[in-house]
Amino acid sequence: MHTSHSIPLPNRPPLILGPRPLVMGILNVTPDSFSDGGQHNLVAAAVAHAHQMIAEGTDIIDIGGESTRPGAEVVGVQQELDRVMPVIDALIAAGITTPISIDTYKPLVADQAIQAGAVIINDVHGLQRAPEMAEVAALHDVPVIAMHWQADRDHSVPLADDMLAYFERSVAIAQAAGTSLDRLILDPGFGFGKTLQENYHLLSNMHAALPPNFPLLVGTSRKSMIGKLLDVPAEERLAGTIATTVLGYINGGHIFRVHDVRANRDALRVAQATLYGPPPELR
Ligand code: 9MG
Repeated sequence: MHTSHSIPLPNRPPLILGPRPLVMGILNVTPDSFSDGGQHNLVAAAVAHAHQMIAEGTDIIDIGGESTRPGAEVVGVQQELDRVMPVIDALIAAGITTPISIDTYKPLVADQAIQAGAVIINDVHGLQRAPEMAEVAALHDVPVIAMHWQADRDHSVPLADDMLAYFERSVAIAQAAGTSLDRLILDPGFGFGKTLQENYHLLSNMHAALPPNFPLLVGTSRKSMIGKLLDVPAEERLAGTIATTVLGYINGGHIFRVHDVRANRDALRVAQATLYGPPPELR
C-alpha cells in the first residue's frame, strides 16, 4: 500500500519512508504565530516550541519565516533570514538530531539554512518560482519537497491533469539542475488554489494527480478545508485534522506536516497498526 524509499540526508541517518508514517512538526517563525511580540521573544518562543515538538516525537521540524496564509505579508530575504537563522542556530547548538527542513521558496534563504544545519528544502512553489532552488538542492545534495501551488490555474482543466503537468515541470527542473530524482518528495498542496470539493476529492484520489513512485507529503493541519466543513476556527480543528491525516496515510501518504505532533503521531500509529499490524515487540 505504501511505496518504500530511503532518502539520504547530510550528517543524519536517511529518511526511511514506507509503512511507518513520519510526522513533520510545523514551526512558523512569524509574528502572528507567537503573540509575545518583538524579534527576541519570537525567536525564543520558536526555539521552545521546537523543543516541545521534539519531546512529543516529531520526526522532522519544518521552520518557516513567511506565512503562506491568504493575505499574509510578503517577507524580504533579509527579514526571513533574521527570523529563521537564529532558531536553526539555536537548535543545532543545542545538539538536536531531528532533521530540520527549511520552508522557503527563496534560494538564498535555503542555501543559508542548509549551511547552518537544515537538511531538507520545503518549497511551496515546487521549484517553479525560482528555478535556482533546484541548483541549491543539487549543490548540497539535500531532498526537496515540491508542493503543487498553481495560483493562476485554469479551472476548466481538471485538477489532476493540471497537477500531473505541474509535477512534470518540477521533475524536469530538478533533473536539469542535477538533483537526483530520488531526492524529490511530492506534495499535493492541500488548500492552495483548490476548491473545497477539489481538496476532499484529492485526499481520496492523490495517486491520480501525482506521478507514480515518489514519496508523498500531506499537509492538511488546521486548514480551511476543515474549518469550512466544520465551521470552526483554526484552534478547534484538531479532530478534523486527525481524520485527514489518517485518510491521507491510508491513501499512500508518507509524511504528515502538522501543528499538533503528539495527537497526529498517536493517530498515525493506530492507523499503521491497522494496515500493517502492531510493532513486533507488542505482538
Ligand atoms: C508551508 N506550507 C503550508 N502548507 C503546506 C503544505 O500543505 N505542504 C508543504 N509542503 N508546505 C506547506
